[in-house]
Amino acid sequence: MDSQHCKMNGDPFQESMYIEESQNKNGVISLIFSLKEEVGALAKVLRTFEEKGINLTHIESRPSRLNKDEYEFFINLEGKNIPALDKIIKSLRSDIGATVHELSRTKKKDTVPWFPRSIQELDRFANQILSYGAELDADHPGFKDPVYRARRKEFADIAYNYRHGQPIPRVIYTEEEKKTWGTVFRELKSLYPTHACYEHNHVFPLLEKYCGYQEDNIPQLEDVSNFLQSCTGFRLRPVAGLLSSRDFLAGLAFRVFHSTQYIRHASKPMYTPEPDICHELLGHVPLFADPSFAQFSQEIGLASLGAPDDFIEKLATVYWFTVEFGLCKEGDSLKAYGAGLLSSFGELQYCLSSEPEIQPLVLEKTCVQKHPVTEFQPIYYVAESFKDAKEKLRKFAQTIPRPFSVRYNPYTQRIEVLDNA
Ligand code: HBI
Ligand code: NLE
Ligand code: FE
Repeated sequence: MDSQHCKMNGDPFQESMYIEESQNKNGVISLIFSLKEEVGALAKVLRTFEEKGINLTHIESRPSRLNKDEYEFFINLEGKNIPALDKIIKSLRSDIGATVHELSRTKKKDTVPWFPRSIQELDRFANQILSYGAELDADHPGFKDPVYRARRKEFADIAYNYRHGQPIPRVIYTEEEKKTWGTVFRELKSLYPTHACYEHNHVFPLLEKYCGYQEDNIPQLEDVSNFLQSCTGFRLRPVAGLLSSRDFLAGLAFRVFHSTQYIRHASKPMYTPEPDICHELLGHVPLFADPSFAQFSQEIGLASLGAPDDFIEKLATVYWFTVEFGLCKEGDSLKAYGAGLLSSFGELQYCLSSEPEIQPLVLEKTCVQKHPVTEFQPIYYVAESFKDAKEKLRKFAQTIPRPFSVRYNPYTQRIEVLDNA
């Protein structure tokens, strides 16, 4: 881009078109659903919208003409959190047996999806999570464990109430939780010297020295976040559950990593499909302390801002096969740098065995690779180095159909938008 032809929109007093558009471009969505006449049926449905932070702007009811014992409800809602809405519609249909008709989604084409422009705006994601705290799927190992579910809710509430700039609340972990951590820590630590990449092994002793990484202690997010800030400016913020790919990647643009604080269920220490504190602290944190890796991660985040949905999906897949499940070359051997590998002593052994397929990292191919999310990966991609991965990512990011480019100003902690028009 020619610098003489771009207009700087970084001035906080000059609200750019992208922010203004976001106030009204999200569109109104209209739905009709029907419910069997029953005390509390509507309240139950409304609660699900409330829990996902979706604002209803209009509601009307009428007796159903088709089914005498049913009522139909017509609602308008703000179409801001589409992934959560899709989930609600699905659960209305399957769990409540409601008939749902989507009348319209008036989302305008060719507008730029909203994205945070300042680090404080990440607070908006707190109520946009895809599943909250104690809501576990039926196949989760903690599904039938009321104590575990209650605990998950406590963690979710901490994250839900967290605001940028506050210290991350410290947690007193139970003996059982510490025991789970101890098992994971001990097993992984014995594998790292042979299986983890150089950068991970370089940082790990510093975490033991400065952040309380020990077999009998679960480190506190606040201490780890401060340590990371002193290394690369990366920081942690607690998150109540899974974020959409768009929101999760946007955090990385600000060098903010959304981190869970709960621990996996005691019955399955070797592997869990969900992120948990073991995954964040043992898998992600050591690499965010490495300058080159930190920059690579931030650039995935920057590439995601305001990108169209199909591109977000590709970036999320790139993230998956690098940050989450990446292998890298070290001389003649392969090592793991992906956090999902470095936090699972089952998969860490498996990924360097002869079982899985290994391919060189070619983003155009990697970005469309289908992959399972609840079992070991059948295929891994190998990066030459973080520098090489970053250069590939920059080229890839240039293919985003975006009428502007972005850069992060670390002094103001704001995204500056360079208009290409
Ligand atoms: N949300 N809280 C949270 N943690 C993650 O690790 C995470 C997420 N949302 C999406 C995601 N990871 C990735 O799988 C990609 O979609 C970016
Ligand atoms: N499978 C990983 C583990 O057991 O630690 C977590 C992966 C989260 C994406
Ligand atoms: Fe992860």
